[in-house]
Amino acid sequence: MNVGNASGFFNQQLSGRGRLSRLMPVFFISILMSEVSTARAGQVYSNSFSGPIGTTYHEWTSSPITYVSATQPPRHGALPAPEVGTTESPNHARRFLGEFGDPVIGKPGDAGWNRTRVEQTVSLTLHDLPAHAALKVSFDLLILKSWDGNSPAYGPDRWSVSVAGGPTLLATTFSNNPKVAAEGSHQDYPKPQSAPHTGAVSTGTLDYDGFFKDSIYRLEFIFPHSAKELRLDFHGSLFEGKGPADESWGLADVMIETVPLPDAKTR
Ligand SMILES: [Ca+2]
Ligand SMILES: [Ca+2]
Repeated sequence: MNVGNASGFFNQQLSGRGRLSRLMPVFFISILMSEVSTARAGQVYSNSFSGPIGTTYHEWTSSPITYVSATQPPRHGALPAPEVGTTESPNHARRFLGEFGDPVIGKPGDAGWNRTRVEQTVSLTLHDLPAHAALKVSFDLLILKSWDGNSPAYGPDRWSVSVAGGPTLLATTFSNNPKVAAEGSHQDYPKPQSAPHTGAVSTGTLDYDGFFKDSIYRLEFIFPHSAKELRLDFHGSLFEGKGPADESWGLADVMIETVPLPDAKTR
């Protein structure tokens, strides 16, 4: 059993069940047995982030946030690495890890206001994985508010996920900006110059913004991997710097499974 899994998954689950166990011990046991029976073979990590808002997990960390403005000369700097914890959508429909990607840099009237690239990497680190030849990672990516895709004026707004010391699984742009004719806000997922929201499993279900809305992508990757330690780097590179009320991202329902090598491929 993976150490990161044990503390991340089961602590998170038990924190919610502790209340249940005091109230309904029989019900608690039945839930536990049900989840044991439905756990997938090969699963080494799973987190639904459904615990109390603000819950943190030792296996999830953030880089410092760096920024560079598009002014000449560019203004640049870094903010300390923020704590990575859970939050909830405005309509309470979804709890997830976030929001990431776009702290407020400067204020209206500053040089570089609205023209600043902001970078943040959120990492999942697991130790003591069982013997394996390949891994499958699956998760929901939440693209929130006014992401601009390939817009020359307000983007590009980029997102990627990579294996430390290994392959980049996805490097693309996302857009919630429907003004494609005026602002060139296509996205490169799932293929170059796609319409905003293409491939999303849902759009506008979280009540973040009436115009730009929000979109959720269910992503899954299989890659060769045999080391006992895994670090996945989820990276946002957003252009604007107006703060999380403008554009941000989050992660939900993250699962890691061991899979046979013959099935391994990067897609
Ligand atoms: Ca925007
Ligand atoms: Ca942008």
